[in-house]
Amino acid sequence: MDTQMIRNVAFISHGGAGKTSLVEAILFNAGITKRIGDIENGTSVMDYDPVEISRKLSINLKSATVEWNKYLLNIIDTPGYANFLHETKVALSAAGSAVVIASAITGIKAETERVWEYADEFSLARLIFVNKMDKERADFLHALADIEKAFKTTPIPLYLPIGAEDSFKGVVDLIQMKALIYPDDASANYKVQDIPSDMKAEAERYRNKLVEAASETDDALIEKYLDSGELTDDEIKKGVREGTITKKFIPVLCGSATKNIGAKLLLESIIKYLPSPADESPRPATDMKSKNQIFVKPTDNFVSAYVFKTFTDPFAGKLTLFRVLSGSIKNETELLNSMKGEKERITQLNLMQGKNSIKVDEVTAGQIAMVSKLRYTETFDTLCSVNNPVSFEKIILNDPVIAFSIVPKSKEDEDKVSTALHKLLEEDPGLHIRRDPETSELLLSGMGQMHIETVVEKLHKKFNVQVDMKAPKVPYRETIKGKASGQGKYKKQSGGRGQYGDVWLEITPLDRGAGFEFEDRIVGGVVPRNYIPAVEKGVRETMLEGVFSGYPMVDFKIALYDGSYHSVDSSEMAFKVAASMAYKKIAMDAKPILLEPIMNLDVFIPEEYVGNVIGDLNSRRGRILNVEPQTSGQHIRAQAPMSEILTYAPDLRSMTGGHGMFTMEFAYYEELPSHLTEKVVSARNEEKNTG
Ligand SMILES: Nc1nc2c(ncn2[C@@H]2O[C@H](COP(=O)(O)OP(=O)(O)OP(=O)(O)O)[C@@H](O)[C@H]2O)c(=O)[nH]1
Ligand SMILES: [Mg+2]
Repeated sequence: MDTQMIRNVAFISHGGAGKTSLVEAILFNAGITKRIGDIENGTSVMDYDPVEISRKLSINLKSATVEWNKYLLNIIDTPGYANFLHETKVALSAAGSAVVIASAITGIKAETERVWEYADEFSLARLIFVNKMDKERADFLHALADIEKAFKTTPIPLYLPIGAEDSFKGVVDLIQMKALIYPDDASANYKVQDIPSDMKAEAERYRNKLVEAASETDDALIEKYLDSGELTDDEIKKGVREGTITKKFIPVLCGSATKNIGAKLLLESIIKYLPSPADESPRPATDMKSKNQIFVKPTDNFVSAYVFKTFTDPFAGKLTLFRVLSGSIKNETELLNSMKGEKERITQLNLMQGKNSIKVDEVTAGQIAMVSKLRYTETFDTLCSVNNPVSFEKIILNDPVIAFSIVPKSKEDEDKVSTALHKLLEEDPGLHIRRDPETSELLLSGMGQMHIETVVEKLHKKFNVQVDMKAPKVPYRETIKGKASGQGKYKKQSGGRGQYGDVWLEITPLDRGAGFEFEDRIVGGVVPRNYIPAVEKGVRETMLEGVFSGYPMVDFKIALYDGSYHSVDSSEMAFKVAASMAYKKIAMDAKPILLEPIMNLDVFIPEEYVGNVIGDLNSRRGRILNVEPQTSGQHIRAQAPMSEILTYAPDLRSMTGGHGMFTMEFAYYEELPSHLTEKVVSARNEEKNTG
């Protein structure tokens, strides 16, 4: 496959703008499907996962390989809802360009801005498609203004819509200067007609903008344009391609995915204007032999491929999706996984088309392909020639923002949950799982409540494992505010050998975050050297369950300053017990208090919700640090106690009609206000008694 004939493009936007529907329309236009897959009735070939079907949204990235006029397009469909944007970032790391879908009704939402920033991170050229022109309240010029405001770029329409809402029936092609009028049957067999007279002036105006923008990409074109005021169609196309690839401007198309208006024009524009892998900058990698940084080009003579997605199917096993960056891969060849240091045999290569795939014998530089049953390979690994090991950088994803405790419904579910979860973790790099050593809860963390909910649903629908999700327990800590000292003496005289340990300890508070310190102040051997580690161990073991609340104690120092021993009866065990006794007594005397985790919050919301969101944060004992205008909307930086924002995601969603998003991370521990302490302590005691 000639690299110049390949396009790898990710479709990105906020949730529900119509990315998947557009891919479905393109698959239909390219003759791959017989009917346009429909999200609403679950016939989408892209959103095929049972949970995607039930929720009517995309969760996993998926690729669709489309052949069109000898060109090979790999469209990567991505999720748009805030909880799944890590997946979209991964998709962009593999793509060579992006189509940003704007909505003719809502324009650009916060999530679209976020994914736009991701596209910036990977320096991707892009086109914008204004979708849903057929829907009530569709307004192309409004969307155009929104694009300009949000992205601080002058959008250059290539087409103008003819009509809107119910009367949307086609587009004006601003290069040909013709009207393309579509039939009602979604066949996309448009008729080329003259531009309606009431649109002529507007079409002229936008054409001039287009020709001017195209001319500015090249000195010869500028000169010609200044002289004659015109360019040929081919010169305009050349200028648009140049301007798009160099990101001087962003061309805009419009249409309706569900009515199949404009989708084929989008397909053609992707080919005409977006870069091929040969146009992309070489990709940084590490040469594993020399450890030097190198830049991989499609023309390099070794094989290298970037794995960007793993699908786990309970029946079909594991499917690995990758992009070939250089060289070519044939069936039955052996490659090296340079990250794992393991060889993998490529048995059968496939081109993915949503839920379907096409078997192929070979894939070459620039292509996206899929292979099954790799043994060691995980998402973000590099596959390469055995004798030329290279590795591509892993991309950095945000840390999960929320954790839920996963509780199996039955014993049988408990046996299966861990295996099933690990499979889903392989599929989704935004998920983390751990067992809390304190509470022994199985904690699943992700990018939001909805993210975790979809995992619970996948466990049920795909792996037949039923679990409940519960808000995790807040990891409170105990510490002391005062100083105290006292004795612990453990003495036992029974038949044979007795037990004797005697220590005097002093407890003092330390700074927040200091943890625990132990000081040995024994002089003259009143506690023999060899028993001192046992004294420290006695405290360390006991502090895991604080005396006051049962939560681990932190940020304090214990000094051992006196004691006594018995030459026969003393033992490490006896000193450990004595230390534990002393510690329990003095900790209670040293004004124990509780600490609660405080989280840093970054909330992104449209202007009109700022008052409500700040008011709500205040009522959650939050502190607003800063409110900063964004390209669209506001960015609130705040801090709030973890206990108050365990269910922030759905609350923010309902406060902002779905327009808000946030990220959150642990900041520090702070004293829990005394009026809340009693409640936390008694809840903890109850838990211990029942559990
Ligand atoms: N009227 C109209 N509805 C559309 C159009 N495009 C998509 N829809 C509908 O909008 C809804 C969302 O479409 P999707 O294609 O799932 O949107 P998406 O961008 O893939 O959404 P996510 O995958 O969740 O990010 C579905 O009900 C579609 O049928 C359009 O052009 N016109
Ligand atoms: Mg989708």
